Amino acid sequence: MRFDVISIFPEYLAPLELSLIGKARRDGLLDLRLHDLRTFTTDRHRTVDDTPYGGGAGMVMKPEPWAAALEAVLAGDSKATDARRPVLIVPSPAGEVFTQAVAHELAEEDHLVFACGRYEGIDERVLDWARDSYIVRPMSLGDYVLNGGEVAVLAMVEAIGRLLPGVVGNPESLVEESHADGLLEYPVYTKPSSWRGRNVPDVLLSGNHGKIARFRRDEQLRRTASRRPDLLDVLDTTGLTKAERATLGELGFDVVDGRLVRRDPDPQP
Ligand code: JBK
Repeated sequence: MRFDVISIFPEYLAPLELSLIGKARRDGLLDLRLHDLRTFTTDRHRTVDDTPYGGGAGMVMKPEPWAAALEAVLAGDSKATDARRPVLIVPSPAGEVFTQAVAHELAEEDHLVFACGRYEGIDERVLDWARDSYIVRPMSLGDYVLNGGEVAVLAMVEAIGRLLPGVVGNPESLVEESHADGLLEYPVYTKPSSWRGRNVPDVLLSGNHGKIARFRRDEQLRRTASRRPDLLDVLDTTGLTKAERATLGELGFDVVDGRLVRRDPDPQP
């Protein structure tokens, strides 16, 4: 898969040379190229921003360097056609939320291009214009403020890159992890079994695999109910066992019409 990242701080993406993603690049599984937006400017000061029309705080990224950069990246993609357009991902707090499901979807593409905005963002006309040759997807990591798109791109490239065939050595580690089944992961422990007066739960030392599986499932349900009840609201209940339904009941969640609903904690008499 081909990745292009356009940024005024390409050095910000240096960590992509490390670890699993760096190895995947060296192994040729992932062709990732960084582009400095300033090389696409034509003025002496290499200007990439200007004041916003309509007023307001901060600066807006000018359209001309972005168009030149996006055209150059497209020219370097011999396989791009009208039918198979590269996906242009624009990290933005105003984008659709980037989830594991989106990561899986994007991992099926041939070519992803990431446009890192800084300041107040990129002139909106760039996104409209780019739709002629790209599938444009503004994408948000979550509801907080960053200084630019670079950190979001680091996260998205890692999340997508690790799903590509051969990048993660043991593909089993792709299924048994957080969000894979809509629940948070169970807690993990290693040796020593007793550490600073704290013991690993007995059941994990019991060798009883059925009991261990039930314990871990309960811990997943407990954690999810306490930390991410929003995930339970949308959980598919068809596969829930009787034991799981009982645990959820203790946690205040009942199955009603195939959906989990939170029981009223103190109903009015
Ligand atoms: C945020 O992906 N984001 O979430 C993001 C990208 C660029 C700027 C931002 O403030 N939140």
